[in-house]
Amino acid sequence: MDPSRDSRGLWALAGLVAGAAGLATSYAAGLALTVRQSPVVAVAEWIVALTPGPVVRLAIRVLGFLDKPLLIGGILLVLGIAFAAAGVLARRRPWAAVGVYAVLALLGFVAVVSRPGFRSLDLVPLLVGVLTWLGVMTWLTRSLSADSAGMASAGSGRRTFLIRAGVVALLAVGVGVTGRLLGAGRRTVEASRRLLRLEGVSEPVVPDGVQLGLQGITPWQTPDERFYLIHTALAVPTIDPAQWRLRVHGMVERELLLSYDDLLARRFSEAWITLNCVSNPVGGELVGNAWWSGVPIREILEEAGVKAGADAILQTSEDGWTCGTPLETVTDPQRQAMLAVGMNGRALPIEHGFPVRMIVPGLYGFVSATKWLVDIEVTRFRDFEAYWTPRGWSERGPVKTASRIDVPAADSTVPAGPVRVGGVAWHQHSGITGVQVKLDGGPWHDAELGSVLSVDTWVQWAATLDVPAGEHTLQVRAKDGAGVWQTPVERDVAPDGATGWHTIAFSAEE
Ligand SMILES: Nc1nc2c(c(=O)[nH]1)N[C@H]1C(S)=C(S)[C@@H](COP(=O)(O)O)O[C@H]1N2
Ligand SMILES: [Mo]
Repeated sequence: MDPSRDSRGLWALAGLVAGAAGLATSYAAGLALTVRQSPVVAVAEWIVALTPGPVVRLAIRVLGFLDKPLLIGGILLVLGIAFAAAGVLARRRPWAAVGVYAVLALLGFVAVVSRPGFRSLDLVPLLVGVLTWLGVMTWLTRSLSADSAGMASAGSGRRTFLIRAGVVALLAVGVGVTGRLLGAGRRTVEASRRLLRLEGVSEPVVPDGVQLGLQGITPWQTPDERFYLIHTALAVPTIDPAQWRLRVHGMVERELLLSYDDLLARRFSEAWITLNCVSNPVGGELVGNAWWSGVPIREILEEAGVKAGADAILQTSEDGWTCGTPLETVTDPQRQAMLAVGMNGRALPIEHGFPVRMIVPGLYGFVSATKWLVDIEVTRFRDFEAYWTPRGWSERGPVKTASRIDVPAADSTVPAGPVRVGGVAWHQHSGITGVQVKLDGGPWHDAELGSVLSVDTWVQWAATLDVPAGEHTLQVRAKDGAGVWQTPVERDVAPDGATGWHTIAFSAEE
């Protein structure tokens, strides 16, 4: 047998095994991170999107429901050939092999980035895959190079190689299967979530008058899929509601251990509540308004019997995140603090804390809105530090008055003349009593407000301004429930929330 041909086969095998390992880790990373599309699926969808309609219809007619498996199979086949080719190239020209991979990675990158709803997290599986390939390829071919360089006694490098290739192949299968199991877990929880019919959770009805009907303004009710997401967890916890328990302990007379059914059997309270993130910059999007349904925390704590001297509840989520909330805000009968099980009329979405999260009107999310809640300890602020406190954020976080311009969009161009401007303003648990706008540093103009439903929700505002042609700046400020105008002082989001007036530039044309 020609030894060089033989070794070419081994290099091709190295390429194939390394490529398969990269596919396995990227697949598992995608499922673990609950990224919707792995790079391979993204490429498949991209091909479908780029294929002319008649061809797609023909393919579906000819192939029926086999079209997707065949497409994925075809992509995997092309990948397999490319992986093997990269392996053979690596023997003499390692950089050419890296080049093959760079091209594949670039294709995957473009496909992932161009999918609708792309988030930067979606690129992690691709990165994991490429790094795996690089690492495995280097490791596997080291033994082959040793052979061809005559450094090892003939055949020993080859044996090492075959053992390594076998180990990697087994690991790749293991990683792939683990990824599948993780993904299956999520699908099961998602299925049980969808099947839940929660009795205390009613359909939201957007109240009359809260919407001003201005084109481009943020809708008063934020739909689930537009509600911002903030969490430290890379893989979102997927909790089977039947397994879920909430432990209430610490400075209490009686410890409680509550199941999901225990909560569902209780009296529910429901409310429109606006939630925002302390990291929201002036004019930012990390704020939303939803219809929340759940059990009043006050009633749970009454049942547990809070001991004198406690001033906080420390919450822990299933993924180990912690959060401290002042006791007075969750026991106050005037404030609808709840263990929420419903959002916008349905069970909480998994990303928003399924099966149970906290919602406390008037506090930033980082000090109140624990998702995937599993533990409440009644305690004292001086006895603990929650997740964000040692990381430079404040211990407590009452929200600050804020207002935002949605229309016109920043840096857009509008026709000169009377221009409708508008946006939203919020100061939960104090309320908004006025909004004013200022054009080009001139006088403040009163804006109209949508009807103010409660002190816990944001309001829409709008105004009509006479705008001549040219470049302009527009500013907004809101007045809170105590009659205090929002401060112009600009402060950063850390440690306890940004302040300042939202200011945008736009231009008007004749
Ligand atoms: N378990 C857990 N809960 C969490 C967080 C987190 O990192 N982990 N982030 C908090 C922060 S900072 C905010 S602003 C809100 C955001 O809630 P949302 O993602 O449903 O909008 O969740 C809070 N609850
Ligand atoms: Mo946040």
